[in-house]
Amino acid sequence: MPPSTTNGTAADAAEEYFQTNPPPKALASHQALAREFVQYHHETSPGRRMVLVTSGGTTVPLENQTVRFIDNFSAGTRGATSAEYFLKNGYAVIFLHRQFSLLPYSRHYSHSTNCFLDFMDEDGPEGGVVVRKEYQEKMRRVLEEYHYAKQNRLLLLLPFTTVTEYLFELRGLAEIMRPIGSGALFYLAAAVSDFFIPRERMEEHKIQSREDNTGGVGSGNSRQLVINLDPVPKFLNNLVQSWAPTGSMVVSFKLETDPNLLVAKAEQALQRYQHDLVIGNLLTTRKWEVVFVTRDGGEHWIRVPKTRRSKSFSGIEADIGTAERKHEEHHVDLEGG
Ligand code: PAZ
Repeated sequence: MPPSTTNGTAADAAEEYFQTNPPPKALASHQALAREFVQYHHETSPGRRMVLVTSGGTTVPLENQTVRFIDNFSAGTRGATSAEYFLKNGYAVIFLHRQFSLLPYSRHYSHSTNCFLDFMDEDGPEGGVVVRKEYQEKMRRVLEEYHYAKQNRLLLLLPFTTVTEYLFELRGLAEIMRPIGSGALFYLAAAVSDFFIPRERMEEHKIQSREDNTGGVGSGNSRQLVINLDPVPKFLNNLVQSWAPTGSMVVSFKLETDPNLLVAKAEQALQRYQHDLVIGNLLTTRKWEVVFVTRDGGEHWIRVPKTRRSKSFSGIEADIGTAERKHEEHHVDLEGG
């Protein structure tokens, strides 16, 4: 069967995707949590802005009972760090993230790099465990912000794993955010797979290595595994044109490895989907350099100075936050908000 994008419009292809792939099991409970979250903030602080931050990579399962899957590099640093800046600036944050990727606040003390155990000592009063002296100040700051977000119910964490789960969740959450209207922001930092295996071609069980992998995922008559992937429909158009609240702002990210492509691809995305802003970054420099590409043809680079690069664990997200706020104020002016 030819890829569905060749029949009809991209919007049709996205709708067909939802009809032919099963929704995630957690969708209904996530939507209930999000509905409650939106309602709570809408009623208790009507002017509060709300952002849906997407973060981390999506998987592409090779089998329905999944043993193997295709993944990508994203650790969720951009999304988790940006979420902290949004919270600091008074937003309520729905954090749609890849399960087990980095989370706001706890990202400072993970289980691998910055292992939390290295911040502790076992010689506290009465043999208690304490945070080592040199880390106390920073940990107190992180804890204060974490507790503030928790106590004020400002952060809703919702996990996904596969690309299909991600797309269903994005659509469902955007629709639930409708009451927020122009106070809603979509900040799409997740690294979403461009390819997937359609449900009808996916193997049910673990792909065997000693048999012919005919049909389904693999093909060929040797022990090779040949994987045939279809393009994931472009959903940004659906988000901008129909899922997201009218007047809301949509910021997408564009990742490239070839510097010669980055700005052109970002401009192309803006032209195609008519959203507000594309933040471009390159794989190797993404922690200290991004480019804002705007609909009026603007190209604005933000760079962390070399002197701050090695020391700065929070990286460039504070600068993105400041520039993004300026852009958003401009957007609100244009929308007459
Ligand atoms: O998660 P991370 O901090 O390692 O990486 C962030 C990123 C590069 C995934 C993000 O900035 C981004 O560009 N997301 C969109 C990727 C894409 O083009 O689909």
